[in-house]
Amino acid sequence: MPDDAAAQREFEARIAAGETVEPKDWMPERYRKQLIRMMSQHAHSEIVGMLPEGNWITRAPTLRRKMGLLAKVQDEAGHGLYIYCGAETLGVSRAELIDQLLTGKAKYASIFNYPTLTWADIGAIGWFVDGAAIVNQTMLAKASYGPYARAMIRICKEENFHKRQGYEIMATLAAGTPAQKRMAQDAVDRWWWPSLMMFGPSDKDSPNSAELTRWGVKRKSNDELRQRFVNLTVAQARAIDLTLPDPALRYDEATKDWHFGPIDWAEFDRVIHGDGPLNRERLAARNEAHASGAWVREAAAAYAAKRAAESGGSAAAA
Ligand code: BYC
Repeated sequence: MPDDAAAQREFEARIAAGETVEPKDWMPERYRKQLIRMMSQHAHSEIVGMLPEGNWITRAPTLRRKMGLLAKVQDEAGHGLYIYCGAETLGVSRAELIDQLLTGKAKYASIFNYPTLTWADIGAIGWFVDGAAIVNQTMLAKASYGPYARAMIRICKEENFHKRQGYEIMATLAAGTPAQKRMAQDAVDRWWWPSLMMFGPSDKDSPNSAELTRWGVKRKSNDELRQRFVNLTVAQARAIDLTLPDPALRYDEATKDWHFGPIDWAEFDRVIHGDGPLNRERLAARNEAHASGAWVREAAAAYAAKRAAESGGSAAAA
C-alpha cells in the first residue's frame, strides 16, 4: 500500500517536534527499511566483534585481565541481542537477519576484519573501538526510534566500562618495560586508522546520511562524530605517552579541533566489500558457531512448544 501523504506529513511533524517513534506507530516504509538495515548491521557488529577479543580470552596475561575480558565479550553478546530484539519490533525475524549475516549479504563494522596480534590489541580495541562506539552511540541514544534509542542508553554505560578497561591496559603497557611499550605503540599504529573508518564514509560520500538525519535517526554526521573522537583521543594518548600515527595532526585554535591526515578510503571500501584482512575468516567462524549451536535452538524451540502445549492444556481445563 503506498504511504499515505497525510500520514507522512504527520510523521515528519512528529519527528520535527522531537517525538519518539514506537513500534506500533505508523512509519514510512523507507524509515522502517533504513532502521532495519542500520540496526541489524549494528547487532551483527556486536556479535562479530566478539571474535577478535574472544581470541585472547585463553591468553590474557593475568586472572584479573581474563575476568575483565570475559565480562566484556559477554556484554557484547548482550548488546547484539538487545539490538536484534529492537530490530524485530520493525517486523523482521531474527532468523532472516542472521541469514543475511551468514550469507555475507549484510554488512557489519569494518573494524572487526582486522586481526588481534598481541595482548595490546585488546587494550587498543577497548580504548579506540569502544571509545568510537560511545561517541557514535551517545548520539544514537537520541535517535527517533524508541527501541533503538533505549537500547543505546544501557549499551553506552557498558561501553564506558569497556573503554576504561582498554585504556587501563594501554596505560599499564605504556608504563611497563621497553618491550611492553613497543607492543602498545604497535597496537596504536595498527588500530588508529581503522578506528577512524568506523564512523563511515565522509559526509559527501555517505548516501544514507541525508535521509537518516531528516528522520532524526542520526543527529550528527559521520565527519562530526569522527572529529569529536579525534579531539577526545589526542589528549588521552599524550597522557600515557603513546603517539597517534598521523604526522599531519595539528591543533586549530580557531575551531578547537585537531585536524588529521587523509583516511585511506580505498582500504575502507575493500574491507566493507568483503576483502579486508580477515573478512572470510570472520564469516567462516560465525557460520561454524551457528551450525554447532543448532542443537541449542532445537532444544529451546522444543521446550517452548512443550510449555505452550501445557499452558494450552491447562487453559482448556480451567
Ligand atoms: N563498517 O551512508 P553511510 C562495538 C556502510 S560495535 C561497515 O554513511 P549510514 C563493539 C554503510 O552501512 C558498534 N560498513 O551509512 C562490538 C553503507 O552501506 P549499505 C558498531 C560501513 O548507515 C564488539 C555504506 O557504508 N556501531 O562497539 O548512514 C567489541 C555507506 O555509509 C561502515 C554501529 O554499528 C563501517 N564502519 O552510516 C567492541 C553504529 N560505515 O548499508 C566494540 C550504528 C559505513 O548502504 N551504525 N558503512 O550497503 C551507524 O551509526 C551507521 O550505520 C554508520 C554508517 C555510521 C556505521
